[in-house]
Amino acid sequence: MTDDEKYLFDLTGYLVIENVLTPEEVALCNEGIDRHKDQVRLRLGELSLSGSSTALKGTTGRGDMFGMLSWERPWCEPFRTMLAHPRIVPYLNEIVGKGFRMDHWPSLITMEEGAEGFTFHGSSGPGFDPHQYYLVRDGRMHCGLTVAAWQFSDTNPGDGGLCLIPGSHKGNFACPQEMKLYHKYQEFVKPIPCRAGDVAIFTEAVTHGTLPWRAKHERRSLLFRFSPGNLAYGKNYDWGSQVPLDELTEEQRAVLEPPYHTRLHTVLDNQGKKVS
Ligand SMILES: O=C(O)CCC(=O)C(=O)O
Repeated sequence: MTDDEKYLFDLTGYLVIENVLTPEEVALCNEGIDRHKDQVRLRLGELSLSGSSTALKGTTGRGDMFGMLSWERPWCEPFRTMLAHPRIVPYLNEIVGKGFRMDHWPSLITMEEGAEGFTFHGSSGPGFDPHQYYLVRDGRMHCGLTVAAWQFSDTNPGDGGLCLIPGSHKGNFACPQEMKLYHKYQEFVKPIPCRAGDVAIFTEAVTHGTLPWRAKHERRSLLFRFSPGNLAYGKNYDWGSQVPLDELTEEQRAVLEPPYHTRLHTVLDNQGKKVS
């Protein structure tokens, strides 16, 4: 992670890392998703994410899909690679800290044209959230729950999708409710355009959400959430009961370890290789 990237992440709470996947790798991920499409669950009715917002309403819900790390081969393989991907590990080492661990089961977001948005959320201010936070001490970032969102389709300006309030991860006052509903202060809300193959990294402390999807093509974004090695947000971290650990590399297994003191944790170097 360069000094410029550190500056920008500290300033805004997010970064987009371009071209992490090749077009062939994106195509393999999309083929795997297509073959398991019956597992997508649309968030309709009480699972709707747009709440009382009129600006985020849609004509259908967002789709969610889980479980790709345990799909049959070869479809699980590109997703398992994302656990300790050499292009992304250096960012997680810097932002979340060495010994970072996967905190949630990865979740794919799918959105068809007209799909509703998601009201804005995040943990920035006024209280301290001990699971989702952003601090800098002695020149080092300390970040709780952090997302790496892998893009399998393009998000062009005006399409909708991920948006956030840059800088809000350092906010000291509550975000106005009307702003969270995208009814007010829209000029401070930044949509995040990305290309298929890019990875958007953001702290869950930054206030973020989803704008309704306007494009003809389907949105596909796969969210991996990571926590520091000593910390858990999610209740479940018994990944071995769901993923055959013996099929993973040492590095991938290291990222699936439960939370405990960082001193005892397996650490990956910035090439994504196990060093302790
Ligand atoms: O649409 C997005 O990328 C944001 C989704 C999100 O914030 C969430 O699922 O918690």
